[in-house]
Amino acid sequence: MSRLIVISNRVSTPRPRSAEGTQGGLAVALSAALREYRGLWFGWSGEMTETFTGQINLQRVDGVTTATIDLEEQDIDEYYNGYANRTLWPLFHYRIDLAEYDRSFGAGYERVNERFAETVAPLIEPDDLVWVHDYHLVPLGQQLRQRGLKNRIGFFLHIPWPPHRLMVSLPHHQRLVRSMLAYDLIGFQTAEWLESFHHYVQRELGGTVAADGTVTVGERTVRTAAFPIGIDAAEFESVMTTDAARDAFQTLRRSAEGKKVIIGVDRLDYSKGIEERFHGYRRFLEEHDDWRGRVSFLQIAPPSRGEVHTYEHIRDTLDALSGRINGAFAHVDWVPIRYVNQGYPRAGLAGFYRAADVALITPLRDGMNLVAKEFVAAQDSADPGVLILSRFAGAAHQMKDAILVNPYSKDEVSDAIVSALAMPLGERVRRWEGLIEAVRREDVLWWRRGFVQALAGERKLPIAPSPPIPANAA
Ligand code: ADQ
Repeated sequence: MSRLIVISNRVSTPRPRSAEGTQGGLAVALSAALREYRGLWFGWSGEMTETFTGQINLQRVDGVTTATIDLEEQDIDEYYNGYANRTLWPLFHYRIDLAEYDRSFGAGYERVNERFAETVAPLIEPDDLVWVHDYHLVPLGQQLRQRGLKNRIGFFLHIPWPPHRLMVSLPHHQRLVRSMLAYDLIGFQTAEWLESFHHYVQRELGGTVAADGTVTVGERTVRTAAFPIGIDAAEFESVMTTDAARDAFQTLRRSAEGKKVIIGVDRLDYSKGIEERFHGYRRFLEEHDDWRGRVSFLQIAPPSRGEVHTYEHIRDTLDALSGRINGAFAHVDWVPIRYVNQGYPRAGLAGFYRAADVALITPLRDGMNLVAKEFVAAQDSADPGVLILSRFAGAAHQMKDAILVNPYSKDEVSDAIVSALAMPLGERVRRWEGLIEAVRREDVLWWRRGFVQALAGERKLPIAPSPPIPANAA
């Protein structure tokens, strides 16, 4: 069997299997793939060095080998904080108003992709499968080909692919997309992002797209398909039986005694729609005074990407907004919003999800959104909570039994909260059963097997795309 080489911007520090509860689900899934296929995981260590040397730090923990490099300050500024998080991230989340175009970002992005290629290429053997992840490393496949690699190389994009008309606002967009033709397989989260990519290739590059997703531009042929990522549902459900999960459950229930609990859990990012969510919740409180004092909204949002100015801005906005809502509606014995800027281990989060009656997950745009799936996996089958989900999250394609909302509409969010809080047990169970079935079946193992087998040529494409989201599914 071929080895698997995973390449991503950051590499999750390997931990023994016994301590995996503290790692992200994706890290656990990729570690499992690496154990099965041997191979290694290559990327940035997260550390800074004075001068880039390409020195590789190899570690082996519980059968997983990681190889990391340190980057220079200028690399981190231009490639990571710059082109990846100030140019591509906002553009790919449809926020061209926030996208910054700076020549130095583009140059830094190319330089770091070259540095990645230069350093990892000698570690790759002729039969290895190479799996490149995400928007930080779009041109890496081409860089590897230029160094003579003939291996099968696949790319998976974790975030949305923007519509053609937005994509063309990126300077040198053709160059970036043409570089992707060096891959053998390109995976997207949903049929929607896949179609946007096809549309771009047809309109901008004069390419053709076959019924099986094969894209041809000139001499180059690339297979493309949707591979919706899932969670490790079995592991998440088993986490519910731990003491840590039970403690978290009880802490939240006790603190909201006699009240319904609404929960939101997100990385603090403008794409997650937290500001719009707060406005929707405010509308709900304004229009439904009978619910005041009887509901508690817990929003957990640990800060991310603090070096990027827009993230400081969203943080200030949310601090002010939550304060204003609490100022307007709180009583001596009741606060409408508890807004917490902290991360929690998975078991703690699982307990919080279980303690909540409603999850309010309303990104303005999201490649997938794993929190929605985690919430479902954490529920009590006899008394499940209700998922309110943005129709603009990739997850909405697989989760049509959620209450789907337009996150920009305060009225829709407010109406959805009312429906969720009043939903009878029978309907909650029926919807949850529909949701959990897909969360269990299309889990993270299904996702990575689907991708790796397609890359190895052991599986036909495409995975059948989900039917479109109905216009008004609530
Ligand atoms: P993210 O934008 O990070 O991922 P998401 O899919 O929701 O978004 O994953 C977040 C992960 O972080 C979840 O596993 C969640 O449990 C964890 N998390 C969130 N808040 C936390 C907290 N307070 N404490 C601890 N953990 C927390 C990107 C894309 C998504 C895509 C994923 C995977 O933006 O669209 O689903 O990659 O492909």
